Amino acid sequence: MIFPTSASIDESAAAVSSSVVNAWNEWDPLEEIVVGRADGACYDPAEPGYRPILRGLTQPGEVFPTGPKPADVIKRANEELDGLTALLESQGVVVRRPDPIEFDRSLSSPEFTVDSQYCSVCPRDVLITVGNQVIEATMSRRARFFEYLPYRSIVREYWDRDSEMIWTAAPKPSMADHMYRKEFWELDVDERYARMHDFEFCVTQDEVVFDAADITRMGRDIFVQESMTTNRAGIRWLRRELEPRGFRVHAVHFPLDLFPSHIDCTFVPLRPGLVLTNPDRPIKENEAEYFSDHGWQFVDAPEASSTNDQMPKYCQSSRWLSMNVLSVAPETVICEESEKNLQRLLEALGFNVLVIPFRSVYEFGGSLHCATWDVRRTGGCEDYFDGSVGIVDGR
Ligand code: ABU
Repeated sequence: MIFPTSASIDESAAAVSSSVVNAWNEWDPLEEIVVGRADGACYDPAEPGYRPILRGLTQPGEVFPTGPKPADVIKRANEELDGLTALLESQGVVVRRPDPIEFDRSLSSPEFTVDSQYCSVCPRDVLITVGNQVIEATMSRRARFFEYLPYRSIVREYWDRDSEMIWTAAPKPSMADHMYRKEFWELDVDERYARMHDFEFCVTQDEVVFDAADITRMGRDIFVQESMTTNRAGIRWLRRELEPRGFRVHAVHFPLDLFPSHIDCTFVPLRPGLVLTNPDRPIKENEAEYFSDHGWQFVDAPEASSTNDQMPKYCQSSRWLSMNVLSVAPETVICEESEKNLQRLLEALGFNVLVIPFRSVYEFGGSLHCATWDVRRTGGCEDYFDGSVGIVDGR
């Protein structure tokens, strides 16, 4: 197959071209994006769906902090988020920012209480644009239940301005105790390896659960990772929502990732026919075939600039934030400043690489892709997989 000349699917409802909300893949020329904000951020509270960890050297008895993050930590992250905003604007991209909310407020629902919420640094986890549709994810953690709120005024404005925009909020789960498998946190490494092909993590299958960052878009094909933050019911919901609109929704699995959460440090499409892959987390063999059968290539990300232990002490993400790049166009990618190996690889692959410091944002859960939500990219819906019937996830 020759990329990127595959035909648009003009016969499908998915071919609607919307004036304000329009993004069909991860690489088309970027026109408008939301960049997160660190104001009011709190440490991730422990809850049934989450156990925060400390990295690197710790003092005896040291525990993970709770409540609001210190002002200087927030200031440094905001400086980098503002730097990303300035870089994107210099590339002609319209940048929007979330509204501040009080994340230090506790939550109490009929089913749960949680002492504080989290932050609005990572819109990618909460929202996704699929063509002319914005989908608000269910979310998987109690502290993130209301994380759509900082973006609601922006979404509402898009809905007012664009009569073709579809605004969909996925069903909110109860986040009651039965939604979680508490025993997940107690398994030892051997047990995790023994069970890795079961793909059973800390959420049960009782309710529809997904974080938007477990989804990646490649035109008509949408790939969703089964993970700690997305269950099979969540993938079924996405399939039923999107397939009538002309999409193919595929479940994908990375068996060696024993704590999977969000696909964008594992499987990152860079342009038609090319995916940046994580050497520690290969995709399941039969799922890889869908790509190779259609002429796609995988290129492994090089070693990251730091080990997991060298990541910021309160960072809950792995060193593979290195590959959490943001595409501004099919030939232009933004990469974190210290990730020199990846920059070299991308340049060798023919990309124009823009570089920016972003490590102060890492402890808020993400890098450049996580900290953004692309709303509009030039271009329409293409079929990069030649009209295939797609992977059947078999689950
Ligand atoms: N939020 C993305 C984290 C993924 C990872 O730690 O690999």
